Formats: sequence, C-alpha cells, structure tokens
Amino acid sequence: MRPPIAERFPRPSVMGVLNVTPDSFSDGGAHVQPAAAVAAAVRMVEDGAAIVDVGGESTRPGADAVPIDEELRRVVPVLERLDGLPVSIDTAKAEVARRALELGAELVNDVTALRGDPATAAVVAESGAYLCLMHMQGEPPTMQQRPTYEDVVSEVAAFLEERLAFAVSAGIAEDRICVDPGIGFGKTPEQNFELVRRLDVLVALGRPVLVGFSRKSSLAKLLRDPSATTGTAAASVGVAVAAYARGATILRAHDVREHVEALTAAAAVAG
Ligand code: HH2
Repeated sequence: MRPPIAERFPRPSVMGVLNVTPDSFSDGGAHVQPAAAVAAAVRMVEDGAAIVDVGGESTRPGADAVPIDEELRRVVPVLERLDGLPVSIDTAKAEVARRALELGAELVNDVTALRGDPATAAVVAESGAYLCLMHMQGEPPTMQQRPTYEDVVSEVAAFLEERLAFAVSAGIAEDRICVDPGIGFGKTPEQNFELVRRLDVLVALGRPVLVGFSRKSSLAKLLRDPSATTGTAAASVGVAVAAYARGATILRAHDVREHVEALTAAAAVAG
C-alpha cells in the first residue's frame, strides 16, 4: 500500500520531463532512442528528481493525436529499461496507463483529467496508483486559438473540484490525487501567470498542486521573442520558485538540476 501522495512527494518535489516523442515542443526527438531516454532518466534521478514523467504523445498546441499502438511502441521499451526508477506515465489512454503501471509506474499523469478515455479511472482505481488531474480548455490541436474565461482561476478551481469528485466516485482514494492548473493548455500568457499568482485558490482545494511551467512559450514571449515556442531554463526556475512560494508541491521540469538547486534554496528560506 502506497503512502498518501503528500507523503510520497514532500514540498517541493521535482518531476523530471522525459518526452519519448519526435515532436514535443522543447525536447522533441532528443529521447526517441530508448538508450538515450534511459540515460536522461537516470541523470534526472541523480540530479534530484522525485519522479520521471515519461510521455509518448506531445500535447503541445497544434499537436496531432497519436494512435495507441504508436504510443505503446514509444513508451514500453523505455519503461522496461527504467525498472527500479521512480516513474510516472503522461498519457490520456487507459491501455497505455495499464501497461505502464504493470511496468512499475506509480503515477498516472492524465492531461485530460479522466475525460479522454472512459476506462482510465478504473485502471487507476484498481492499481492504487497516484493520479494527477490537469485542467485543459479545448483540445491540443486548437486550444490556443481563443482561450476564454470570465475568471480563469475560479473556473480552473471549479473544474478541478468537479474532476476530483468524479475520480473519488470512481473509487480512487482522494489522498492519492494531485491537481494541476494546466499551464499553457487553453490559456493566454496572462492567464498562465495569473494562475500562479493566485495559486492559493487551487491550494485551498486541499490537494497537492503540481505546476508545469517549464520552458513554456509564455516565458519566451515575456522575455524576448514573441514568436519563440520555448522559454529558458532560468525563466522556468523563476516561475517554479514563485509557484512553490505560493504553495505548489510538485514542479514539473525539463532542467532538473537547476530546479532542484533553486527549490532547495527556496525551501531553506521558507524553513
Ligand atoms: N505539460 C505538458 C505535458 N504534460 N502534464 C502535467 N500534469 N502538467 C503540465 O503542465 C504538462 C503535462 C507539456 O509539456 P511537455 O511534456 O514538455 O511537451 P509536449 O506535450 O510537447 O510533449
């Protein structure tokens, strides 16, 4: 029996990003060979990642959906070789989640918050795995075209509260679940920064909050090139520390060592 997610991931914990895809927005193509993926995962854990998030489908704006066979073909050889390392699976497909859990994954990171595949909730419930429920407005192919909210923070909070109730009603213990505002998933840069500024509203849901701002284009737009799609490591670390100071528990990041060092220092200040 696993401990509650809040014990497994003390504040702050870093989730390393390992995209086994040809087209992810910042590390696409870097880890398509299993050996390269394994080496990257080992390095992330050595650098202090609490868990490595393996994904076989890009969810960047405009990304095309990946068929299930292709997603399995990408992630299974990597998961088989990561035996013993702490791993989560970034998928919206029940069958991919089920295979990953069989191969030792301990957390299902579902960017659709159990809306993408009706079978995922049962897979998570039966396995006792941890679960991340993330907010997204729209779908990746079109979600950045016209994000609209009256109040982005209260709407994201209401969505996460509803998905949390759904997950619990499907038999997933509440103490296994964390929630995520879904930075960049149907949101403008201003809305992304506001979600971090007012993170206390999401923290008040009573579940650990995961924030994934790493390298996202809002950071690039803020700093330099409005057409750039990838933010810098330094800007990512800055937002992660700000999110941690506002109550975030898990920070999802590509540049693990930089995040671990900065968050360790921020935690020392927090006491
Ligand atoms: N962001 C991405 C993918 N999965 N999962 C959670 N819980 N939160 C996030 O913010 C999040 C996520 C997008 O980033 P990345 O994995 O680097 O890119 P891509 O989707 O292009 O593979």
